Amino acid sequence: MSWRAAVLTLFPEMFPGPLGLSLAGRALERGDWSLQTHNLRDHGLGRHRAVDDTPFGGGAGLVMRPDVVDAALSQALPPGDRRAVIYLTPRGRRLTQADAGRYAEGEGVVLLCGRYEGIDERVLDARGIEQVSIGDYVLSGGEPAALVLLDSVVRLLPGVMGSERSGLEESFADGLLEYPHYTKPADWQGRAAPEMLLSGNHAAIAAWRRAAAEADTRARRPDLWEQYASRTRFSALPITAAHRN
Ligand code: 6GU
Repeated sequence: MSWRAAVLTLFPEMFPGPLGLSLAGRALERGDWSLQTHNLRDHGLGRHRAVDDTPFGGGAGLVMRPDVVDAALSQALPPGDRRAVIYLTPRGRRLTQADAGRYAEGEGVVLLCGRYEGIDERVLDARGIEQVSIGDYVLSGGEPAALVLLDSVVRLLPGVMGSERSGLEESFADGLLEYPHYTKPADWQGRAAPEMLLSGNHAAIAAWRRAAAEADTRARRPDLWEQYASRTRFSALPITAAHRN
């Protein structure tokens, strides 16, 4: 059984979208993964198929009703389905490369996309739904975030990335940004590619790339650098000192 994604959304037309093209699209056609959409509107109430209502306590916008979301989840999730259920929201914990790897190792994911101000918290609590954000900015709905999450996972599935990349030396795999890339021409508009990369000395090239990755991480992502540097400091200590406390 291949890796299975389900998406609950008011806009099923947004899927597979960009995931129907290129690497992910070819993998979808091969059956390396599957994507099923469920329209939340199908579970709406009354003549207008209402899925939302005004927030208790007042305030702007509308909130998606727990009974509607629960009915949609019951339909999308057969009993015994072991996939993670994930609500995409800027209130969630931030998605990381480690999360993508963990989701890729499972049987699939069920993604819940909200519009409006969000989803009634009670259905999220009752079903133990994970809340995940893709970054500190606000989107008008969870659908683009679901596409981002799926892209990050699908490329890690067995056979999907092919021979293109190992996945081991790219950004975040070891807590650093990736090193910068160069190709022909060796001199472009008076800008020379780093000489070391043309040397053919593989050990020296590896050392240059490591140093460049460290310098860029330090300059651009002090948060990642701090974690990386503290790990490095710690593991450099003698084992007896490292394990005291
Ligand atoms: Cl997961 N959803 C929405 N609506 N906005 C976001 C987000 C998710 N992550 C960052 N901004």
